[in-house]
Amino acid sequence: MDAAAAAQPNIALIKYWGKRDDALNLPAAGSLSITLDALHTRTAVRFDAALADDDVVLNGKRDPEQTRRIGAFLDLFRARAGVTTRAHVETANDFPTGAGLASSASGFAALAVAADGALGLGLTARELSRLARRGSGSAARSIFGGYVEMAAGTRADGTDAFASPLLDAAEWPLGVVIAITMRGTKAISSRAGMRASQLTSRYYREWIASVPNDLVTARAAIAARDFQQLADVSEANCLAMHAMMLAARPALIYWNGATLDCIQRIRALQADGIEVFFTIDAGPQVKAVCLPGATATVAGALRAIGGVQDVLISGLGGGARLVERRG
Ligand code: 2P0
Repeated sequence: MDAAAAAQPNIALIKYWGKRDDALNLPAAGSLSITLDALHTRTAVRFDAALADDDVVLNGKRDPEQTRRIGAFLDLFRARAGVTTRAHVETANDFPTGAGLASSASGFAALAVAADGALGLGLTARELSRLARRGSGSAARSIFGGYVEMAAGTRADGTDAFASPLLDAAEWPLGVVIAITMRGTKAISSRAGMRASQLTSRYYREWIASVPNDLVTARAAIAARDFQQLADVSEANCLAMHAMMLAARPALIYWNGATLDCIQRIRALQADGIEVFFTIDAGPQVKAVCLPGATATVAGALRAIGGVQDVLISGLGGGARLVERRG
């Protein structure tokens, strides 16, 4: 009844932004991501009959909203196991939480694997991906390592909305340089931002309709290890998502000045023949994806920008996994 798991965040190259069902957390379109290796969430779960309520400690602190969200997620596993036992959850990230670095992706992926281990359910990776999706859509992708595609699915019950691995990290190693341009948690949660986009952006439908084509292009680029093709489709998809967000009322502006400075610096590196591209999520941090040999040059260039507070360097890594199990 006691297990610990580890997982890493993933960075979407073809973005998930919009839902077809809120209750089951079903995405309106597919998405495609790379799982990182240098940032980690570690989560321990212990089911204990003596507990009256779930007890959740996130980065050393107890927070009622996080406890409610994690408790509701654990209910899915309790229902599968046919138990009502409450749990003690201890989870920590070795990177900034809630700042556009996908802590909910690694968080719910690690929690799914730990809960499965603690209850001895023996779920498949696909089942874990479906369940992780209920916690956070992007978490479905962090169950797997390397290059991962999330299917939107069409069924109302969500059984066809899960992620699948496309290629292992070692089959096409890339570097990821993350420029932190703001510390602290983001102003608008992904959930609220998606809802606002769907309800108010004049470009939302066009955005959702454009994703399947981008997925075809990205999948082909990955299969062919075609960096330029992956760069072009990833930047275009990211900018289309932000254009749609900018058209929401009120506008969703996730960037700051340093975000744009990073984009322009990456453009200059590209003009110098460096193989690098940018992607930006629901926050002001810039993720530069490059060939491994270019990582030091890219990191140096981004670090030199005023407004860039820190630079994190990562490669691509594996999926969520059990690291300990007892009882
Ligand atoms: C993604 N992002 O594909 C997208 C692209 C940011 C932009 O934050 O509501 O936190 O929990 O399912 O998984 C994904 O949003 O949203 C996200 P919920 P989630 O990585």
